[in-house]
Amino acid sequence: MPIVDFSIIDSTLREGEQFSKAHYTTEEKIRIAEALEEFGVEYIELTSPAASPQSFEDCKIIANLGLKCKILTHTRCHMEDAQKAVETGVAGVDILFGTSSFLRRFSHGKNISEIIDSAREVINFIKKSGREVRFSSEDTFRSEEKDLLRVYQAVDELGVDRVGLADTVGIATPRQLYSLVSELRQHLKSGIEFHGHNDSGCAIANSFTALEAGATHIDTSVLGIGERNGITPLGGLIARLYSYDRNLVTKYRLEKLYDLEQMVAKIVGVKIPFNNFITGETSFTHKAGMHTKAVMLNPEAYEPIDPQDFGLNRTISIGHRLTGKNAIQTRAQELGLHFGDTQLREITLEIKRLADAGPLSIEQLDELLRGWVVA
Ligand code: HCA
Ligand code: CU
Repeated sequence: MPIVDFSIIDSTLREGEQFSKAHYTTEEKIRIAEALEEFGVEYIELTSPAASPQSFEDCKIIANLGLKCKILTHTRCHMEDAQKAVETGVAGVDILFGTSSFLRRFSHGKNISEIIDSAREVINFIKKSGREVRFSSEDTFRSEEKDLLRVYQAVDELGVDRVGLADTVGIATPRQLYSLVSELRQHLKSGIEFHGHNDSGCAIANSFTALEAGATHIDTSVLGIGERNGITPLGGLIARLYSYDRNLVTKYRLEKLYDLEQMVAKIVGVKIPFNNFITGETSFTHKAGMHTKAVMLNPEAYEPIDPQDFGLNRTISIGHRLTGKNAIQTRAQELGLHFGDTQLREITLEIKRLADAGPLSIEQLDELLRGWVVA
């Protein structure tokens, strides 16, 4: 199925608050919400107002900031929590219930009919309040398919806006996503949301495959922060969608991604990984001679993503033993120096010889190029 339209539900302020290093102040939450809105996500999900007194206040504050994106909160499937959620003024409530045998046995102890009964009361209440409602089945991928279908069909009939599939422990594979979402697409009228943890490295692939199979909403967080090693990173999902079809992501202000990630990284006290999608220190650095030669002729040769679309630049790494004469020639030209082919070959060989002992800095390289002219 071609991906036509979808929405991002960013959960940096809910799942992200469950990241071991996160403890946001109210002011930080507001800054994050405003930056997410500027980037252009369609929804922002907040920690349950039932979590703590400050969480309740913060939920109210953010729900009433007048942001264009929809503000959701996330609660257990309990009347008390749902009432609190509605009181805060959010536009929608994401509720969840565990359907896997693990959670039924070790967490809430309810059977499928009881789950549906509890869901009915809460869903009806939220709908009556005029808010969006999403019902998610926690630990979806360790639940029986027949149980899932029963629960999802029941809540679909109750008129939920979305059902949620949650890969709570990050074990699902893209094929499983494709098969379950396609199946549900045939049976349900509601939207389909996917929330994927990244324990085994499939969060982005699973989110993308869910969209290919007809999902309508994907949960993300900035840098993927969340429980354990987190969920689908916003930037990673953008990279995946952009390289599939750039038009899918032109609705977002891509040039804001870098600052958004820097801000969240600083707030939670982590560094952006060197190999992060798009914004990593080396994400647009080209090194080997064969690569640099082609990139200088046409960057698309080795770049699936244009850094300029994200307000970033590429780096051509030159002073190392894998360098090539085209890269050296380009650097020389930048310095206003022009060498013939034989000279260029000699210079390249000399640089490789020197760089065998360790990479040369750009200053060392420039000095060598200038010195060659004099010599
Ligand atoms: C949680 C669990 C959750 C819920 C996802 C959802 C998960 O920490 O509350 O509501 O869809 O991963 O299952 O984040
Ligand atoms: Cu989660």
